[in-house]
Amino acid sequence: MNLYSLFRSRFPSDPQAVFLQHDRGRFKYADLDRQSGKIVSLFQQLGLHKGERLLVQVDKSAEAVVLYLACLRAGVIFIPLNTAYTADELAYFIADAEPRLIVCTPPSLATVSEMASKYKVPQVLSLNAQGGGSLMDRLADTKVAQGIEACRADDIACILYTSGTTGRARGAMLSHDNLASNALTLHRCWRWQAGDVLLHALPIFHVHGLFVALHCALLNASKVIFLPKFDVNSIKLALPQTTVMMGVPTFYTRLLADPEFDRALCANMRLFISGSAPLLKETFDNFEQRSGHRILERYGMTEALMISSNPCSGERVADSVGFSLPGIQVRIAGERHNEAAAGEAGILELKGPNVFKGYWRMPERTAEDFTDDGYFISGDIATMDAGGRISIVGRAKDLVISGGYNVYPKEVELAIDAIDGVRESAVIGIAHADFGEAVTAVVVRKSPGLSAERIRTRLKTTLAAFKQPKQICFVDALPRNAMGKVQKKTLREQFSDIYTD
Ligand code: MCA
Ligand code: AMP
Repeated sequence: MNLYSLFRSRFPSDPQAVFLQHDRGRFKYADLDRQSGKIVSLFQQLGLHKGERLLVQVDKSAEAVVLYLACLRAGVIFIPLNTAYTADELAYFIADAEPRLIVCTPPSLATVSEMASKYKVPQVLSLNAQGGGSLMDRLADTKVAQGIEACRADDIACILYTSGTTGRARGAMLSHDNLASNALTLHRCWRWQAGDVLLHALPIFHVHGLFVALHCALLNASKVIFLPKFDVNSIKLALPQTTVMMGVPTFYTRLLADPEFDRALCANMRLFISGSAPLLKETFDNFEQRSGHRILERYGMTEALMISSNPCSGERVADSVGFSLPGIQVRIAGERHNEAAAGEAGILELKGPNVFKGYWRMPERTAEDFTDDGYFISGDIATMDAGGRISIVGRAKDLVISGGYNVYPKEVELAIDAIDGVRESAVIGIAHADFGEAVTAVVVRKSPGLSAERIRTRLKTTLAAFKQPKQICFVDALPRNAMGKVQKKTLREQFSDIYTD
């Protein structure tokens, strides 16, 4: 049941076939098996055992992917973190996850080592985007382990942190079987075929880039054109050599903003997939007109991986995330937890082999997110028509999705409220042409001298850049209802056009 065994069973018959083509060269399937075997040996030397945790905050590289696969192979729990997280944010994850090994970037080694000794983490190694660092140095004279640790389906493979509405991040535990079942389903539903080449420009610390994209390619023994990040010019160069691309809606709006993006560039493409945030109908239509491709939109979340998808060969419809994937039961809960009628909006709930094993060391929090009959409550508001087609129409959770990254307003509000001179704040998402939604802060000051600049400077050390408000607006008071609750809808209306003016 080890996910790595599944991948290995699908490796190409020619071990010299390329797995990752990256900016420094080619990484073959044989290299992947060998290098991951070396890392497994290193784990043994370091006393890092099955079920123990490895926390990783490194730039995107082929070696970082191999580190992930080595964890699967050894049964070590892999915990990837966004490289944008500040030292303050990192400290929380270290304290919560209690890893036995941290792998960080070389420039952050000194700071991370200090934190590691504070939280009693025995080992810290480094890895840079060029595949160098103390982790790789240690592999030089390490032997290659051949085996794969035996795992049960329920054994935890990864913990992915997702912020919560309380402002406190929680670790979603995903098992080998969660990942394997979802990957097999996607591979089948998206009709991966011989010769498919994946264009990969997503970060590899989230479900989308790490699992959805890479797992499909691995199951298909495909080549991956592995870009360090999304950049329109690199995508334009790579498109003619690839057949499948996955991205967040910002990828597609940025491509459309380039006058050179056209049908000819996409002539070799089979499939464009979008997810992580709502894809506007306007983007879907413009993309079809410019490229000749109807983007396949799918829907998922960290706790449940991929939940629904538009069909590969049937009709792909704008403003819809398609049908629940095979083996996954989706229902729309109406106001009194009854099942909503066809077309009626309610909270999307689901059950299936994709649903995670709970939040790390938060059993009460986990229980709150499940119904009595075992359905996971997504927090997304959706409709389902009589034919089972799903549309996401809103969110019951207070969440902003900016360029595919989730930002929980509570976390940003807590950081702003802690600044001297702030009375209170409300953080909202406002429509933004590039990021879909932009994090926007509405602040009530105690001292009129407090400037937006000062708030910005303070937030730089506490919050990752993508969480920082793109605009800070001052008001005399926040609108509240009779119960005293801040009326975010009113604020969203009031500031709806600040990014379009
Ligand atoms: C970067 N910045 C952002 C974002 N990304 N600000 C808000 N939202 C963002 N998403 C900051 C940068 O730090 C920088 O700040 C400034 O904005 C401009 O950066 P820019 O160069 O334009 O950004 P970029 O480096 O080109 O990145 C934009 C991006 C990237 C390509 C859209 O954010 C991205 O790759 N997003 C994908 C996220 C993703 O993989 N989500 C999947 C989650 P400063 O100027 O201060 O330096 S998994 C998930 O949600 C579920 C499971 C699912 O369904 O998939
Ligand atoms: P995360 O917590 O990062 O896994 O983000 C999951 C959330 O992203 C979901 O609960 C949705 O709110 C949102 N999401 C993902 N895919 C889509 C989509 N295709 N359309 C609308 N929202 C989406």
